[in-house]
Amino acid sequence: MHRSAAALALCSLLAAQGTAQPAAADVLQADQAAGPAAQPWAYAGDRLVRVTPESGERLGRVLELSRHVWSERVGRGPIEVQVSAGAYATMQAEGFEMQVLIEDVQAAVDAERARIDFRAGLLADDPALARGGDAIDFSTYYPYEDLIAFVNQLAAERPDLVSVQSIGTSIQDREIWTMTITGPGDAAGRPDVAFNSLIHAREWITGPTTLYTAERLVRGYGVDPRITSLLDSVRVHITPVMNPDGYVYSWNTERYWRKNRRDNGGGIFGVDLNRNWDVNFAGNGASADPLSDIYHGPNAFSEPESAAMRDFLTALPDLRAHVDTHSYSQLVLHSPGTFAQSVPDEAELAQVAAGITQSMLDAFGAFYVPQRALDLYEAAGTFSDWSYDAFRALTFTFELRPNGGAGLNGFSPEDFYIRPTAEEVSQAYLYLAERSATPLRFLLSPPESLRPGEPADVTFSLARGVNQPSSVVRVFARGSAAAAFTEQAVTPLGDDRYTFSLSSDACGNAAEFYIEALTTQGETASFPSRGADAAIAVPVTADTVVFADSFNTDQGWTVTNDADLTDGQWERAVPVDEGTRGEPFADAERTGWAYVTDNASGNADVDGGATTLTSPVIDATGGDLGVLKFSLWLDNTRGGNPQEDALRYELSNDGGATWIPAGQIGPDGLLAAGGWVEQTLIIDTIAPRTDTMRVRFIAEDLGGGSVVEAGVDAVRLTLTNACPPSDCLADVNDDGLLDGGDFFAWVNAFSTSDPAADQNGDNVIDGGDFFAWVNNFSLGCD
Ligand code: 0X9
Ligand code: ZN
Repeated sequence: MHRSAAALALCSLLAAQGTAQPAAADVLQADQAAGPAAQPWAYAGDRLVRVTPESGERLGRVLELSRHVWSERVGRGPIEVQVSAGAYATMQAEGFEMQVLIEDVQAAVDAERARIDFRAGLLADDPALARGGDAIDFSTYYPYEDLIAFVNQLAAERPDLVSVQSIGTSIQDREIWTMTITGPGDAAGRPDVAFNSLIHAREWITGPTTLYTAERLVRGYGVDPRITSLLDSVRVHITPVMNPDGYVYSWNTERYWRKNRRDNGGGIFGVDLNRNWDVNFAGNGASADPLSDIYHGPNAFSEPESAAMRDFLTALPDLRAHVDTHSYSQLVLHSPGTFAQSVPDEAELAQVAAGITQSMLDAFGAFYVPQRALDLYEAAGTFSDWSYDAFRALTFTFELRPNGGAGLNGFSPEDFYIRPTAEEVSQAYLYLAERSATPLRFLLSPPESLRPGEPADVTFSLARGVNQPSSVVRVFARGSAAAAFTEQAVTPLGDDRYTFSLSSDACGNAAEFYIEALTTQGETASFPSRGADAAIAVPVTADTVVFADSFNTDQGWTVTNDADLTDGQWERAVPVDEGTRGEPFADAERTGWAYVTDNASGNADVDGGATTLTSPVIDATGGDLGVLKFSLWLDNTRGGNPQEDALRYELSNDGGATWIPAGQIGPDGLLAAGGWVEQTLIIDTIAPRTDTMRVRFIAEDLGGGSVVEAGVDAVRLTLTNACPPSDCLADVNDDGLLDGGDFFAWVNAFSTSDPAADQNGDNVIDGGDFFAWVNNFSLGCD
């Protein structure tokens, strides 16, 4: 009670006073100004400080003196505010104790822009490398036009999955583009889920996050059974830039602009689009002062951006989930957002919020805290409180990375945060979409391929969906598309985990399976959701994987260093979740381990010379071709002499006595700008294969000192074999292999007078066929 009263008091104070922006009004007109490089707005001398006002009155004073409030929480306890040099001096004089989080805000903005320009330069130098010509990638931030170009690109790529529409226009007449993504076919009965980002202009990391999810859905359909299944049962609506004018303004003019660009008169601009909704409009935690960063506007839906979203969502037939995506603080917030709001489903929202944060934790171990929005602070008229009220759906406000720690730059997280953030948040969106649209969740990683006649165990989990799982779980499989599905024996492993044996037919076929489970509501849920019509196919090949290393164990690699190497030798490690100097923030396969050039945080790259990682001896004989694959990471874009050093790889077929250069990534171009890159080598094109093959990876810092961060992961050698022709007589069981099984198959065929027993082709099944089979067997097939 005490806490509630305090929050109320402080928030109404905030509402009354607003967050003043000294010296702001005179520079606020340059909306359409300038190209991307120009930042006419300067924050020279500004600091970001954390201060803990001792009273409501003192808090009011801080807000009055601040240019922008950065923190989520405004109330009792510490708040983070951006202050000018003058305001800082005043606050010092008035006895505020301040912890400086960013010493020079303008320098942080300039550094961010320099990184963006550097990346843009790399892309311009080599457009073909820009993720195969994509309009954006996830290694840097992009202007509005590029984000929208990517939307259109995805739509053009898969018009069968994506439709793009403008749901309305902004104050300055920019379109608010929305993509609807769903599987082909009749989508009429499918429920809707909606995700949006960039409602607040300065929260740049949110845009790539929704777009990464869009990419994952569009490019994963038909490839990843989880995505296929989801899109066959739901319609996903993604609005990447809900506040286009604000985003453009924060890109071109004032980096930490939050609101839209409504002209409030008197040189004052902007309504907070997250206070403009018809839920307790103009209540606590919203301001009536047009100068305030939380100005609610003259009335609910006064703004075309919020009105467009309202109309779009209201027209959807069956909205089950919605996320309004913000940054920063790593929070998953659910209604109620004010004391005035009643939320009958609060317990369910809290439970789903917990599930969402767990799904994010599973991606990279980043903590997001599930929380009732009200417990953060009261905010009246927010989007996700409105969408809860309007649809009684699973609605949330996400706050993405960073977590608010000192030096993490709040709204300007460095570019290496984009990909991990996008990946973990896409997990959350998928979790929520599955949770709200399919009655049960099926989690499994089917095998990539099978060997002829060698069954493989497939293990899967059944996670709770809207309904409780029941014990009735069935698996149907067949050996090839020509056969009929038959039910398989399923063994429960406990904890909602199950396993079954997937049998493998002849080489060249594909085994297929799907899973069914009965919910306690009596519904049958299938995975993939179209069941037999979209069964998971696992190809049967005669290829053999003779070496595979994820580096989760020590398989005998050796590290040798140049005499002049001073730091950064290869080390088998679980990468630290930082990436601050361009090093990998996670291994390539997400199984945990990789080889990296030093794994300490801070200054930990290759310095002075070369460090070489050499594989154990591998027997690469046999098969038609030897295909060696591995994932590499090289970032040499930071520090004094960027783009000078390569990551090279060499092969030896004499146990390491002599080495043949086989390729490299870098020294320049995007492949040397961070991110895992899979390389494929056909050994036969480089050197004759022997039973003493080795591969080695050389990371080096030559010439001028530079930051060189490298990684190696997922090394595997496959010997390919074409499937033998199916008319191979001795292969009686037709499994693509000549082995003892064919003898028993012949005996069986003989005793059942199956034509396959006729090995000498005389159309008579008799004793002569046995000797003919032995003869055919010894001749072999190819
Ligand atoms: O205040 C907001 O609009 C959101 N935070 S942000 O810093 N991204 O602007 C959060 C609103 C969450 N709702 C409540 N706290 N009631
Ligand atoms: Zn926000």
